[in-house]
Amino acid sequence: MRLFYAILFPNDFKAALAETMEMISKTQGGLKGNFTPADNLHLTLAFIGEREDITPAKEALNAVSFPPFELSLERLGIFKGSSLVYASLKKSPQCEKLTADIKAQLSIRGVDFDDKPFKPHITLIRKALGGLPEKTELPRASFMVHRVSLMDSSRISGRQVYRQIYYKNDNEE
Ligand code: 2AM
Repeated sequence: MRLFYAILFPNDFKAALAETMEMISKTQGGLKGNFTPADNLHLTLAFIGEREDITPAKEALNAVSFPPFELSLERLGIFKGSSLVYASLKKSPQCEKLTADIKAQLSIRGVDFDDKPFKPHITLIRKALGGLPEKTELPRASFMVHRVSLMDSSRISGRQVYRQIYYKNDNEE
């Protein structure tokens, strides 16, 4: 399985992002690319990749605990030298701590993961062609995080499918 940890979003938060993507695609001279389907929108905390035995990844999640915390949209961006349009999130020390704790628990168990610095972002458009229309702003949207999910990513009939295979709720020991 291709494993990663993510925060999944409530429907109204996904809808706010989907509206922004629709606006970008409809604006004259708008940007073309592979738009993320609303149901696939998520925030990746840590990426493990291909692994057969999922037990250590579940154990790592069992070993962390976190209080509920808020995530809020910040702004649109394009990673330098790439064609990926993302929505950034306002700085959240709790989210950073949760991510660091998960990575520490993976290291303890000898599970390799992508150790690039954590840049919290929500991928909206891949292979984007053309600039963002001027004045593209993100709506104000936020939600309380109560769960972190262990996900499996696969391609089914040419579509990216993300499946929650395990989770940990806030304040659970
Ligand atoms: P991305 O959206 O910026 O590509 C599943 O692939 C999720 O894991 C995606 O959200 C992806 O981020 C993220 N991810 C993080 N590091 C990755 C890596 N090294 N390879 C593939 N996906 C990665």
